[in-house]
Amino acid sequence: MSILDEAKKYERADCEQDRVFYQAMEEVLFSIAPLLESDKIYARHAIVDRLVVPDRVIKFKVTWMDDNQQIRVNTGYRVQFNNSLGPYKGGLRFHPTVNEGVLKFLGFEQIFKNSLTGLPIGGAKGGSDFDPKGKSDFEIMKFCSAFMRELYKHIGPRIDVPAGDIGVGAREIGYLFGEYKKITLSYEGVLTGKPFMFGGSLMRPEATGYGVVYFTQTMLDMEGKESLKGKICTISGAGNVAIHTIEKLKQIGAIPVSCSDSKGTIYDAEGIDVALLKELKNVRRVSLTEYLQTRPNAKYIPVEEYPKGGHAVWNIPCYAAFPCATQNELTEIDAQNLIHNGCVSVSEGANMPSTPEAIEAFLSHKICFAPAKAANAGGVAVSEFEMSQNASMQRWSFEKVDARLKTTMQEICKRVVLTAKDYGVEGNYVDGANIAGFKKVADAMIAEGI
Ligand code: NDP
Ligand code: 2IT
Repeated sequence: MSILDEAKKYERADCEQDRVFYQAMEEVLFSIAPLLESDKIYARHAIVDRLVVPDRVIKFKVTWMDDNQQIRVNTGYRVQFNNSLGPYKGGLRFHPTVNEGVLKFLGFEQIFKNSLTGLPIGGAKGGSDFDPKGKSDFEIMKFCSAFMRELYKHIGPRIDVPAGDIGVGAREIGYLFGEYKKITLSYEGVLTGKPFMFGGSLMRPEATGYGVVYFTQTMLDMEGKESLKGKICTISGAGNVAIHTIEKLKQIGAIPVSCSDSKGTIYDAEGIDVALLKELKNVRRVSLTEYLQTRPNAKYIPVEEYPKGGHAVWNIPCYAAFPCATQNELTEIDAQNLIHNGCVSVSEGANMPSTPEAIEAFLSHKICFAPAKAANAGGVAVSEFEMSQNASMQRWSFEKVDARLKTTMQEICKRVVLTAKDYGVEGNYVDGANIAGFKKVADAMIAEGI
């Protein structure tokens, strides 16, 4: 059976919810086709059939009471996808768009991302359709407690170690940890992204964004392109990943000029004010329109003012682009705009932010394209450093974590480049990442038996 038939087989089993999962799976299957052709061992061990089905999907009801004494019901999930390389590991997403299909896509991607880090972690993802927007601190706490009252049965420091993702940061991880500790009487590293005072790693909040920039620096260097210093960069999103990508870009002398949220885009030609952005998004939790109160020369472009199918942020001329918001946020139209405006490099901070058509456009125009599972692996890598610190009761310095993060991102980049070269697709970071990530997991699955 050709790889195309193989992919189609899974498409037939598809339903609307699974669309993003199928998208993620199709990309991996196409990338690994040369490996499957050249080495029949993977077919003999039915690796693809075994890898595209999660080990288990846990789905549960979360009942909690809001501040008006109204009982609310949400759905919680944990998709434990593959633990061939280590305990299940991956974030929790709280967002109204969360469903089983979204978490299967994220869990599937996480397997290969975690494999690429070279660290002993398997792939998982979880979350809920709970919408944290507009909720009081107390409501967030009650929801997190109720969520953990079910989740605790399925996780553990050697079993499955969740962390943050969209809508889940240090505050939520703190409440989840507090409930786990109460139920189990166990003070252990069962979650990562914890606040520093009770076992969190220094630099975990910064890790994903800083890692994306470290990866991009290495990629540009390996491709013989000019560095980011003094260059205009555009960034989408205004959450954890976007903020720390912007922060690191400023530290290295680049000029990050944009950020965005679900309502609109900020264009600040003088460079985004990171302290202000943190204040608006992490402390006051307000809309980006407020940015203009302090920075009146910046421009705010509401989403409804931009033509359908494209996004204002990708129409700003830049040297390097960093999509850091959510899946499929960068379309073919956006890719054409970036290419037309002279963009040289695109690095995915978010998970699968570029549509397949956008990726195709980047690759055919020889844009340096860093796919999410390689470029944003710094977050989960530092999560694993947090697991190591918790297990050994140690605390690493900021400098130590930063140095290890930088080395990890450089090594991932080199691994991806060499693998692409070995399989005759030099310069294609998508294929390089998918093949290198897959091979390690597949070899472990074979060695561990069925
Ligand atoms: P946050 O919740 O901190 O921020 C998410 C940002 O993306 C917000 O600005 C949000 O805007 C915006 N956003 C979310 N959904 C949409 C949407 N449907 N349309 C437009 N904008 C949207 O999340 P993170 O920064 O942690 O995560 C961002 C991305 O990075 C995700 O793809 C996540 O999976 C990925 N990632 C995160 C890691 C981490 O360590 N946190 C690690 C690796 C990847 P608004 O507030 O208006 O909704
Ligand atoms: O997508 C991701 O890699 C994350 N949300 C972080 C996962 C983790 O376990 O730190």
